[in-house]
Amino acid sequence: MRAMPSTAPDRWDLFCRVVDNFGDVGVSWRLARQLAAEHGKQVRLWLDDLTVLAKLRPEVDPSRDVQDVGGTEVARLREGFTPEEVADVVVETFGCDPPESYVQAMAARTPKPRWINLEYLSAEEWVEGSHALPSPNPRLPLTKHFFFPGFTPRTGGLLREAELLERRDDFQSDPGAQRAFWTSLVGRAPPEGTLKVSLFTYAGPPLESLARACRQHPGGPVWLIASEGAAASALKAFAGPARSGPRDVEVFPIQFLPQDAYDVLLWACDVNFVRGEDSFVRAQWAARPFVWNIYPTDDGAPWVKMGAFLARYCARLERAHAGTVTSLWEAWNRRPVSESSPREGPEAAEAWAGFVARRGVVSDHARAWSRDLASRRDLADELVDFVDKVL
Ligand code: TRH
Repeated sequence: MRAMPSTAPDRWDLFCRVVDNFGDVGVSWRLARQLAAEHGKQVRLWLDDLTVLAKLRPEVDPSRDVQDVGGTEVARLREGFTPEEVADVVVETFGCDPPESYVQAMAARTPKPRWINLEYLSAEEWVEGSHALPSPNPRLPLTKHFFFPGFTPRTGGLLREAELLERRDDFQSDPGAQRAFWTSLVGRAPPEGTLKVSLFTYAGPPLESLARACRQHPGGPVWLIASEGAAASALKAFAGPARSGPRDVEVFPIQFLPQDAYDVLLWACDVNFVRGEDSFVRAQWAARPFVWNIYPTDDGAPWVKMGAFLARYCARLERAHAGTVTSLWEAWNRRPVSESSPREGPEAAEAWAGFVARRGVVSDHARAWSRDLASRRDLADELVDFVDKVL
């Protein structure tokens, strides 16, 4: 634990409203827990849908309005609630706007609380210019500051708990721990040389094509670990051992895991298909090759976000290897070849073959990328400093 301040710990209120899926809560919970556990802050996470947090943290009781979860207070966010007191630091995640009654109380507080808007993660260039910018409130004597996660020193960095990478390295260098993990997850450990692939996706990607493609490539067995939801339902037909090609492919539909156990799954697999924001970052900390399924929107924004990240991620990869990574990502997200013709399955199978053939190089790159990211301070550290020193 970092040096504890002498005075009473700062009180932080974090606000999170669930738009859809798990990421908003996944990110908010991680930040709340880290501020409490590693920075000694008194943290309260206000959440409008506790059932989502209970999926990630089974110890959470969604029926309770206020509860302590591992040293972090979790409170149900209701409209029009009258806050007993306003925190020293207020963080709204992803522009979720604290309730008006709370904002009014912030304006009436002396000294004014520091107000942060934790933004969505993007690798796009403009993020550096927007990070830490102030936004005076048009109605009230309050100023909000934008805090952008990111991949470069001129951003707020990425969430990374202390000892996360140490725990990862311990697990990845301990065959016994890995066998125990697999046995607890699917009842047995994978045979030597098995290619273990995790799948956490939205409904779009060519999952069946991937499963079929796995059967075609000569080599050892393939285990496809399909997370509850789109991946598991799409591969239901493939579930169980199947041998209709040179390669044994086994599909394991799995339950939604507690958040920390999901990290271990990413560490245990050889290739991880992830999505959204939080699993995207966790896959990078797992230091294994990964494929990103971007949250689909019709405005083409996903391609810009993916392109911006790939430009950074592949910058130090030889052109041929960068091409392999890019082809698989674009095929997986069915990036249209042209407006009228979206990419179809065959491309994914081909791109997967190229990716697997270059797995050695791509794995080394994933480890180097993770090491590079880890050389920077983590987001919670940057945020506490920003609040203490800048504001
Ligand atoms: O669930 P997501 O699709 O969430 C996304 C992001 O929030 C994105 O920013 C937002 O635009 C979009 O929703 C609307 O994917 P993400 O971000 O990877 O969050 C998933 C969380 O679920 C993450 O914290 C990991 C966790 N998880 C588990 O705890 N157990 C599991 O078994 C799995 C598969 C995931």
